[in-house]
Amino acid sequence: MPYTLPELPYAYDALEPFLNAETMHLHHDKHHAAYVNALNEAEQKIQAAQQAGDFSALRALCDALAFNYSGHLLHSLFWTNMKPGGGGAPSGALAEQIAKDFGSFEVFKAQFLAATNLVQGSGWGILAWEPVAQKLVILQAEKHQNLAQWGVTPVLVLDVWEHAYYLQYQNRRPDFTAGFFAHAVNWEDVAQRLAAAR
Ligand code: MN3
Repeated sequence: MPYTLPELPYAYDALEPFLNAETMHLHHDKHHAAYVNALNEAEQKIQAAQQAGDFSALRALCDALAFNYSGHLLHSLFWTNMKPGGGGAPSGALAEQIAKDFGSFEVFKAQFLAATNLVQGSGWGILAWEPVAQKLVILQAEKHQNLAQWGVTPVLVLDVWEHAYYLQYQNRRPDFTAGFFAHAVNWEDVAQRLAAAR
């Protein structure tokens, strides 16, 4: 199996009260695991198609690769983008890049929250390094893979599928996303990801 479910980098209850252990168990152990399993299954089916010389199912298999790979990647990032006692504001080179590309941290935060809160249905808010113009961009992902730009590297991601927050926040998505910034963002991890992407 080329893809494996990563362990959470903290205890399941470490982010309480922002995110409770029940939400984290379901989200990591069930939802993220399902993407990993489906991704491996799609790859096995493609290998079987190669051996059989029958690519008639490739439309659905390519869809499965895009959806489940993107889900696996984004969740793996999401766990490490959070830490107990996180939040606040970034410093150093990350803070400078945000100021350069958005004017200020306040503008960046307002735009990131708006993009994330306005995701239609299931998706993500994403801050990514865009290598062509060498800048940070804020994107939405619908499902896991739609509305992406090719070649960008996500550095901060926020899951707003209902499974990410509904047990605690019900329909109050903006309370969940505000709590993410107030209590959970691991800015050191985001800064390391930006440095590596550059
Ligand atoms: Mn999720």
